[in-house]
Formats: sequence, structure tokens, C-alpha cells
Amino acid sequence: MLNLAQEVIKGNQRAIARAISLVENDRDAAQEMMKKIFPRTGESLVVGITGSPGSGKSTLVDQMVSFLRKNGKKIGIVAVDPSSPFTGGAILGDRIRMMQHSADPEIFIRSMAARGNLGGLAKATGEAIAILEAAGKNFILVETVGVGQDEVEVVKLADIVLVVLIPGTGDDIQVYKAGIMEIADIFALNKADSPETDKMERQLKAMLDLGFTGETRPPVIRTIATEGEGISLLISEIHKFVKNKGQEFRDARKKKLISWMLRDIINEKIYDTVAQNIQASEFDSLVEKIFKREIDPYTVADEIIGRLKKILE
Ligand SMILES: Nc1nc2c(ncn2[C@@H]2O[C@H](COP(=O)(O)OP(=O)(O)OP(=O)(O)O)[C@@H](O)[C@H]2O)c(=O)[nH]1
Ligand SMILES: [Mg+2]
Repeated sequence: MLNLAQEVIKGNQRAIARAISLVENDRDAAQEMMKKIFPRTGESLVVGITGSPGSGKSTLVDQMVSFLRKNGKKIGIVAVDPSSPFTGGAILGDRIRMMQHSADPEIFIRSMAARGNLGGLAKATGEAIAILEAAGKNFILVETVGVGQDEVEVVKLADIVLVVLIPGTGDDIQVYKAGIMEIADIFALNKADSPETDKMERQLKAMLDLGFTGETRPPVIRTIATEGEGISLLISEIHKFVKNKGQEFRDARKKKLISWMLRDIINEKIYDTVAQNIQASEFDSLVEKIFKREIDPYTVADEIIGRLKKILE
């Protein structure tokens, strides 16, 4: 275990897999490893990819990976499925298998399922990204299904967000849904082999014109992921976006992630400390008292936190 951080830093695929499992399963045990790798994190470009189920995200990711590999990038792929307390693992497994790159040692592919806890998912995803960065991946693609506001949260971990839309499926709803308008930096209009593509592109651009002015409107790139069409344009738009927005913008996104991560670690540590200082039996009897309306939960919470303050004094 002591060498896990070193092995991760060397880019050892099995170590990366173990490290990610560790942060998913036992954050306390992962702490030493995370501390060691932390100085080596924060340098990659993290691209979040979201869109309705079946819109072609994985196919697009696959094509992007082929393109980026030709340019010598080392790539990490994280497929997250926030809506999967029941189905997650298996379905994600299928999605991942669709990808042709799993044998390439410079590419690491990982699926992460939520098991009903979005906060935990986002957190583990953030740490998985850090592990991949420490392992030398300089391009990280995070695929998530955008079906609701919560799912969209995960993509906020990214430096740049790509929203995948497809023609002819209740277009306006797609865009408005899940706050997608606010999070998209670039739109990929995939399945552009559909005859509905022109109409969808017009509608989308008209809608974007209402929300954005001038150059700030996110670009709309047509793609046919199955054919690899539009991929080089998409990648060059990603690079253009990063270049135009500049270092300050990227730093601001990374700082947002850090502040969110720090808050989360503090919350968890405080909670753990409180939990360690209250016996399960006492907790149950407090629940009983609250149930009988002998006391209210706010008073109980204040009292328990009061004990913690005393410990810290
Ligand atoms: N005609 C056409 N089909 C496409 C295109 N891109 C993807 N597909 C097909 O659409 C289906 C879904 O593609 P995926 O890449 O699995 O879509 P996804 O968004 O990753 O799906 P989930 O992860 O399950 O939400 C597959 O059968 C693809 O072959 C495209 O540009 N044109
Ligand atoms: Mg997919």
C-alpha cells in the first residue's frame, strides 16, 4: 500500500485501478496515498461530456481518444452514471466495452457508479481525476448521462463542458433540461447524418442567441461520431476555447473545484469526529426521544456539536 502512490505516479495501470477503488471504498485508507500524489495533480485538461442517454457520448469519446492519441496525448476516461443505484455497474460495463482503446497502456478507462449518493459520486470522481493526473494523463474525459440537475453537477468538475445533442427528439426540451444551457461550453450536434439536423441546428442557434450575445455563444459543432466526422473540428474548438479563455479562467475553474473539495473533506471529517464521539446506543435513544417529541432534533444536534467543540478546546 505504501508504494501505491509511487506506482500510480509511474503510470502503472493496475495501481491506478487500485487507487481509484480505494478512494471509492475507504477514504481514510486513501488519505496517505492522496497526500503523496497531490503535488502532481491539477495539470490536465478535464473535458466533461454530457447529454441524453444514447446521444452518442461514448462513440464520440472513442473517436476523440483516437484523434488525441495520434497527437501523443495520454488519456484518462471516467464514465459516471449518477442514476444507477440499481443498474449502474452492469450497464456501465457494457458502455465501456464499446470502446476500442482498453488495451492501450497510455489510456486508462474507468466506470464509476453512484449507488444512490451523488455527493459521494462527485467526490470520488474528483479524486479519480486527481489520480489520473498524478499518473501522467494530460487529457481526461468524463462522460456522464445528463438526465437531471444532479447529474449535471458531476460535469462541473471539468475545465470544459461538452454537451451532446441529437436532432429530432423534442429539441428545445433537450436543451433546457438539466440546466444544460448554463453548463455547456461547446455543443456537439451528433448524429448529424439525420435529415433533421439542419432544423435542429437552426433551433439550437436561435435559442442560444436569446441567451448569449456575440462571441460568448457556445459553438455548435456537427458530428457523426460513428463515422469520425467533425471530430478534428471538435477537438480544435476545445483547444480554441481553452486558449481564448486563458489561464485565469482555467485557474478559476480549478479553484472552484478545490474549494468544493476542501469543504467536502472538512464536512466529512467533522462528521466522522462527531460520529466517533457518540455511541450508537446513545444515538438511538436520542432518536427515540425526538420521536416522542420530548426534544427537537436541532437542540440535539447543537448539544452533540457542543461536545465536539469541548474536545477541540
Ligand atoms: N446514426 C448515428 N448513430 C450514432 C452516431 N453516434 C452514435 N450513434 C449510435 O448511437 C447509439 C448510442 O451510442 P453511444 O455512444 O452508446 O451513446 P451514449 O450517449 O454513450 O449512450 P449512454 O452512455 O447509454 O447514455 C449507438 O448505437 C451508436 O452506434 C451518429 O453520429 N450517427
Ligand atoms: Mg455512453
